[in-house]
Amino acid sequence: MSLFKDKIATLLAEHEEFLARKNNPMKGGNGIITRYEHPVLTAAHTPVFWRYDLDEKTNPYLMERIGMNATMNAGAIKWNGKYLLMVRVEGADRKSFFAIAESPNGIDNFRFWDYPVTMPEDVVPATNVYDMRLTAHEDGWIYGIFCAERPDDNAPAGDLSSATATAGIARTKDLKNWERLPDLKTKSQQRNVVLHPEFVEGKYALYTRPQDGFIDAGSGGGIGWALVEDMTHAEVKEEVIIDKRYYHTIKEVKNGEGPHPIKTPQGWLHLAHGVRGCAAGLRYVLYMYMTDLKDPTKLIASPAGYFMAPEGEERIGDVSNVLFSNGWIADEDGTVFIYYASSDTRMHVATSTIDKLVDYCLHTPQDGFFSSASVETLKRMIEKNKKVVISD
Ligand code: M1P
Repeated sequence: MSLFKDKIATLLAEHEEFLARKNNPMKGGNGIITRYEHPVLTAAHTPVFWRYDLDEKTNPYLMERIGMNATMNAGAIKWNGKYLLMVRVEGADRKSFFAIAESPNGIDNFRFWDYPVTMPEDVVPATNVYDMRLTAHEDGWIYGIFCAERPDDNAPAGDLSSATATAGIARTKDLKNWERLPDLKTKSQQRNVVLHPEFVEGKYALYTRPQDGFIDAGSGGGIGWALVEDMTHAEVKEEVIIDKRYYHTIKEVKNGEGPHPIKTPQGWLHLAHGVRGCAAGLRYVLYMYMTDLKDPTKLIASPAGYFMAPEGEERIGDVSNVLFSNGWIADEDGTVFIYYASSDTRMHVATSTIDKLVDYCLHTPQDGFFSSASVETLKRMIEKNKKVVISD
């Protein structure tokens, strides 16, 4: 074998060993979720044949020709018995694109499909696309709603940073061939738009996140809800806020729906992200809430504080101090695979069950919005535990 072929063989063998690495559950935890030893996807998981030109004539030094920077903010779906992530892959050129990675067990052995998703651009082309939420809707289509980012035409001359966020919409039957639908029409900019899986009052229902600017949620108020007649010409005419932001909470600056909620006998189970500001910048954490089965606009449980926050190496990355989730899979046996990205850099999984997550939502104390209320909540727990210990 030539030296060049030898180098390729080594590269492929090392990559295969890395992809096949077992991912063990971490010990300890808080009784609600289990974290795992390794991220499920990193930039290094992208195929060797995406990054390297494997032809000795055109790449005699066997250099990486197309750099990959991050794998993050993935939508998720179970498909033909496999756990699929619709990953936001970010290249070294800063552009994000979608690519599917598949695992046999949802925990490890994630492998990218050979080709990234070709998203039709038969709308006003977007400079950047990211953070797709997948919804297998009861109408028979799988919808992907994502952020379509374009330069702001109203920005002053020389401002090359101002952008606009719009909800791009596409649908598929096989996750390979996508039909692009017109972008969501709304009064404000939108990111984190998610399609509810069922019709409500005979209409499509969307979770929205109205925002004043590209970054600033401003007067947006929180996570919104809107009914839409037709996904092929989706327009938000009326929007109500179903999960508000509050001063001095983990979602004071902004929040956003994660994946579409899971239907449980006790209500719709939601995962979302909340953002607050601090001297180190914005801190993104995950939180949960529940809404009524019959009236999904009615909040029925709102546990205080965060459900998951960055820990250890999760704290560090391209945008540090961020956890973000837009994908989870509820298995037939009640296991829930929560896919989350840390610091806009890599993807992880945490597992729980529907029963545990519902219990967490229904029995975690609500936010009292004052230090004094937090102290009273804590005292009630201490008193209760003292009685339990005494009566034992
Ligand atoms: O950098 C953290 C996150 O910032 C944005 O979140 P939001 O939509 O709440 O403003 C998004 O750009 C998201 O992709 C990113 O992870």
